[in-house]
Amino acid sequence: MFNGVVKFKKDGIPSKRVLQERDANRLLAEVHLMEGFCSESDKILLPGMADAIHRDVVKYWLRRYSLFSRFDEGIKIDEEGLFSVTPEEIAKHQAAHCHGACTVIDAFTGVGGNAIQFACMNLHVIAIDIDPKKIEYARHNAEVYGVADRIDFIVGDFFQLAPTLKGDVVFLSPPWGGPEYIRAEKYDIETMLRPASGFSLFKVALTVAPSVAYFLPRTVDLDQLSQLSWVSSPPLPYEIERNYVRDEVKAVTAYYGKIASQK
Ligand code: MGP
Ligand code: SAH
Repeated sequence: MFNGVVKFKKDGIPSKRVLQERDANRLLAEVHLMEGFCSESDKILLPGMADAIHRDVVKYWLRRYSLFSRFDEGIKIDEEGLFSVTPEEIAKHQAAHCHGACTVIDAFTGVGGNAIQFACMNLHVIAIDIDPKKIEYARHNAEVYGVADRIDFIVGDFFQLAPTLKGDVVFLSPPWGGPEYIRAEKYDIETMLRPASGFSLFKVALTVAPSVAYFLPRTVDLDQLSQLSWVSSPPLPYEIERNYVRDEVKAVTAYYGKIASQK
């Protein structure tokens, strides 16, 4: 909870307004009120954020403690990090699913939501992101959780680095196209994933490790997830699960190879 001054820009001119977070709805209503007050492109600086964020992203900030339970201990996160980070409860569960692995390659690390939970499970993590700021924030956040020594951080493009990498599991949580991904009724991994098609990304991941975990939108085409198992011969065992936070489905994780439960 906070009672604070929220800074934003009106027509490019810095302005501020006192907001009271009595509850999440009230803050959202206040932000909504600003709509006539600050233009579509204006951003809002909220407590605990290093950078200002667009008002459509405020909903993710309101759930900041479900993203990082230690948010108030100095977690660093930017706008993309805020809407992309895997909620802590889900990241913990995914890490537990990969038990038995020694080295996990987190190909799209972001601000470290998954890398930190893998390291908390005592796995060695190779954490890659193309954006140097994400890696700076991920390293800092791993220090907050006391696990930075179990993670090797690399700034780079996963596709270019792949031939130099080897591990037991590759964890894939690529950009889905921003929060607007939800506008499409069904999420097509072939055409909607960035920076490459979901199939080609999966094939590259299999050159790095025999098991792959794929974090995808809850609207993903489940037939495509089963087709992925056929890129290998014999087909890979796989398992698909829905991921929930407080009874709300947030995403889907598909596990391929040894990490899939053999039911
Ligand atoms: P969401 O689907 O955008 O919102 O993000 P939500 O919580 O369903 O909003 P509501 O208003 O419908 O309730 C849900 C979760 O998906 C986020 O917390 C992230 O963990 C993950 N996520 C969302 N996006 C847009 C991305 C993305 O681009 N990449 C990755 N890797 N994860 C994302
Ligand atoms: N799982 C992460 C969120 C990942 S968001 C977490 O829990 O924090 C997706 C990330 O992929 C973004 O940070 C983006 O910078 C990164 N990215 C995009 N293209 C990439 C590429 N070619 N190689 C490596 N990282 C990439």
